[in-house]
Amino acid sequence: MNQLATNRLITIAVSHYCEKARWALDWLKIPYIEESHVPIFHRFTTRRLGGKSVPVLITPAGVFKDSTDILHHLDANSQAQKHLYPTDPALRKEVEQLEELFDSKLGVHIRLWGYHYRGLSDREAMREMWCEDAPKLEKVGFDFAFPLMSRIVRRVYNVSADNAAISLQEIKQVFELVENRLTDDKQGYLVGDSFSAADLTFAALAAPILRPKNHRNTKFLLKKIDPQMAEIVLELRQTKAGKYALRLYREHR
Ligand SMILES: N[C@@H](CCC(=O)N[C@@H](CS)C(=O)NCC(=O)O)C(=O)O
Repeated sequence: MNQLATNRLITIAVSHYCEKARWALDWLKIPYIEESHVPIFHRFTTRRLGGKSVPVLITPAGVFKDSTDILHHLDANSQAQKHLYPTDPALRKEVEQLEELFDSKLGVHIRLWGYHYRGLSDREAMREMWCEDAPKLEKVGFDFAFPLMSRIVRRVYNVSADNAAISLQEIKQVFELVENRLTDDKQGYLVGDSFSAADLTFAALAAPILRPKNHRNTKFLLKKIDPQMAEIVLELRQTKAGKYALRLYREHR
């Protein structure tokens, strides 16, 4: 983060889609200030900017309201030698297709699965997850509105034990797809021979179920968790795709 930065990243700190945008900014060494909000209260800011969800990136060139648009913008304007999208059109298409699959499937199912196990009705767990780095007033708002917020989020994301079980199967399918693309446990990337938006998106969106040690939301990620949840975390960490994402956190985050 940098006080002179002209880029503002609007987030819910714990969101894995926000982690995707944050990682891209950090990796491309683009200065920014992050402004985090409590869920639901974030809408006061995103609505003013013409959007709904987070992340939103405000830049001198415009406002970007989707993590993929953010990555495209950052990559196109990067002054660093590194890039998130290959120049070869066929490889770029592959990266974009994988990114879309991870965004639309992995991210959505991990969120539902995570909310089920973290106990949407557990006020303390939710305070820790939702209030990180948020303005004081929103934290006070959380204390008053928590029961209603928890009901809204449960309904909007269809959180239930049955759906969490379905989501876990979907997550495992994506892990298998990733595994089938990987040739080696110790090196290599999903597309071509360098780190791309496909790798970054997979690791960032898988982080809540793998809980990498150097993840930014360490308080939330390292806290004692439901034993059933821990079992799944340990199982997925041992898969080839899980080890791969953890390696990306170690080597590229
Ligand atoms: N396609 C969007 C999805 C982002 C997303 O789902 N963000 C969630 C947080 S995990 C959110 O803001 N939910 C609240 C809302 O939609 O108002 C992206 O990639 O940026």
